[in-house]
Amino acid sequence: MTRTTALLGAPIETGASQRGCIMGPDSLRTAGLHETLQRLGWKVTDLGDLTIAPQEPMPHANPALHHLAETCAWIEVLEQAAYAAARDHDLPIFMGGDHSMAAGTVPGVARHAAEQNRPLFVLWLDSHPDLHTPESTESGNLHGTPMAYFTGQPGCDAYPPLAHAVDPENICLMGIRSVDGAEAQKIDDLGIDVNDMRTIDELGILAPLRAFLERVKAANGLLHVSFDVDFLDPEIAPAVGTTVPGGMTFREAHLIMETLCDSGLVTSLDLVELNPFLDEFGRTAKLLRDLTASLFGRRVLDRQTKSY
Ligand code: 6HN
Ligand code: MN
Ligand code: MN
Ligand code: MN
Repeated sequence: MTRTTALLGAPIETGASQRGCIMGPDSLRTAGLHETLQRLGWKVTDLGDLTIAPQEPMPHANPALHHLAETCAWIEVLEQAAYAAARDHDLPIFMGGDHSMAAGTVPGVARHAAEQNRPLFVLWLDSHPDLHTPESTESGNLHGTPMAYFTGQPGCDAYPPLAHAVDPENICLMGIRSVDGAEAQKIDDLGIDVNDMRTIDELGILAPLRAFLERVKAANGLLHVSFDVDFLDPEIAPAVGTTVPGGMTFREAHLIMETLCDSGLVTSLDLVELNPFLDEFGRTAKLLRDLTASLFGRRVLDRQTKSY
């Protein structure tokens, strides 16, 4: 049976420190994401871009915060749209937009999972854990907060009430290499499964990824993948405002996406933090398109992993 995907644009950039992510969805369209997935046999529906109404500033005790009202409005719009997209399609793609959008997409797919009485798992591919709260963030950039919100941490009262929190035990972080003090404390408290770059250097990406996928499968879970461009090494993916050296290589990233494809477990995807203003002739957008293609079934040769 033909599998279905939807492209949903979330041109949000107010969660980041610099502008440009507003162009992310159109850059992915220009790179031919729609046509690429169609050629792989998927039924693709472009749902267009979401918008929010203009907002009045919302006061907050943390003086560093900016664009709180916009972020709250995006969370509400995205929760509803992501819920509907996950309900109506096999594997919707939420095209960002900065990572604050995951504070809307993840609760939206969590509602869909709850309706099916299935647990939601989240694979977080990022150099950052994004575990700040609006209270703890020092930069004031709210793209550093979605994981604290959707796991139901205290300190997020400024955000809309959360109906379906994700269990921290169902989350796997990969690629982590930039963690602030308040975030490190929360990682300890919550017991989240973190694969930082040292873990990956020691074990490779396959062993931790396969162990996580086994857990998703055993629990009959839905699996949301949140892909932050800064997960990748800046050498291959320059178009992001928060580059951190020592990131995922081209081959590691493709292997992750191919392994996810083989598992058949992924039910929704965020592509976030693409800032086309910082790109080099569309290079990063094309890489994201190709990584998505690997997740959606592109193969060099049609075979399973060899064993010796
Ligand atoms: N992202 N931890 C830093 C901050 O400003 O709070 C970086 C956040 C990055 C967020 O990449 O999605
Ligand atoms: Mn679904
Ligand atoms: Mn992030
Ligand atoms: Mn990041």
